[in-house]
Amino acid sequence: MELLVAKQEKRKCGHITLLIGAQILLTTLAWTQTSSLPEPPQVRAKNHVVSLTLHAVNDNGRDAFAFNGGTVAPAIRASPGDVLKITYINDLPAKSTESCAINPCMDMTNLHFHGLTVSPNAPQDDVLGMRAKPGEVLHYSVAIPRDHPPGLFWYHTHPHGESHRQVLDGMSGAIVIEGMERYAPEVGQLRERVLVVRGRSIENDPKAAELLRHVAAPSNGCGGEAEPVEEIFTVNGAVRPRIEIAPNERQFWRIVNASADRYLDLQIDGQTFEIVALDGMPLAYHEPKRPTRISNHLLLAPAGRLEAMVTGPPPGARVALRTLCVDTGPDGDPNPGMVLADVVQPSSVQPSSDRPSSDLSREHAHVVGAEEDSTGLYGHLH
Ligand SMILES: [Cu+2]
Repeated sequence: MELLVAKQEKRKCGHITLLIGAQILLTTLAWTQTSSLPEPPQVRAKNHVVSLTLHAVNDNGRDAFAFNGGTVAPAIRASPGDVLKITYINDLPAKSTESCAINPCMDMTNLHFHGLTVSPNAPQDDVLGMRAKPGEVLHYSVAIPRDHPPGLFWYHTHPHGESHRQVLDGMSGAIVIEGMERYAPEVGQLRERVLVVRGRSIENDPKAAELLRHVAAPSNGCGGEAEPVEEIFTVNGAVRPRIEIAPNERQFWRIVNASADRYLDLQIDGQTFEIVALDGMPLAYHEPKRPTRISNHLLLAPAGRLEAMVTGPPPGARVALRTLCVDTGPDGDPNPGMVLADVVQPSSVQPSSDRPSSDLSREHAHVVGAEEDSTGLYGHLH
């Protein structure tokens, strides 16, 4: 009997410790929790020409695209028959402080238009002959064929020996070829979101442990991988932003896996993807009678794209867009499950952008509470 009491006392104590721990965790988590999904600037065609100037820069130790005074890569929107005219200026420092597959990094750069059916010859999608050293400029003129399928594509740098580092740093952006509504009419009526999912190295980040906790990722891989987790995912450059969607609202999400080398196994808790296109190819292109396919999760390899209609979860549901664990085996890179974004009701329905900190506490009490039942913190966010 005494033993039982002691046990209960101990449990109570543990509970209090846990609560205090929760408070500390909450304080450290609050810093990124408030960001809503950033929307990159969009560049559209004028008279069938999409014209823009991009700079390669080093921004606080990370290589980045600079555009219009910011360091957010624009989403390029074009229609079949348009021409992309891009002036690409290499403003990277002559001496890199980063580490590359082939060291030292030369800070060469160029552009690749991933997935577009365009010419591989200069001044189009030529990643072998077109390269700019620091201080040099490249002039791209990429003709999108008139019969090009609509869908999501992406651009990223592709200099030999340096592209992994540059892409991991975030040198990528979305390309949308318009016209998906010809294959799936409903998407023309829906709010569209372009989600560029990038990897972010946490190898030398002093906040690595905190970031892993924030995205609810384990510090080791989910399978037989030997190494610690070295990367998390960002969505449009943000760590675990909020994506707003009203209950039962339908939206059209266009998601690119712009990580340098990580898999996504995408899932929206309790919801399905109504897939419209994969890797820039509308499903109806080959099967007009079956324009969509429903799936509750989808494996998206590096560079892969998913375009799907999604439906807002019921009121009060605590839902995340997450990637599930992908076991890459003993020689593979750790590719654990983690939260990419919180899927929330719009602030007009449920104030979330100015959500008071007490609400935040409640939200994360769930995260911590899950640890208590020892079924694993990481898979149980709600
Ligand atoms: Cu590529």
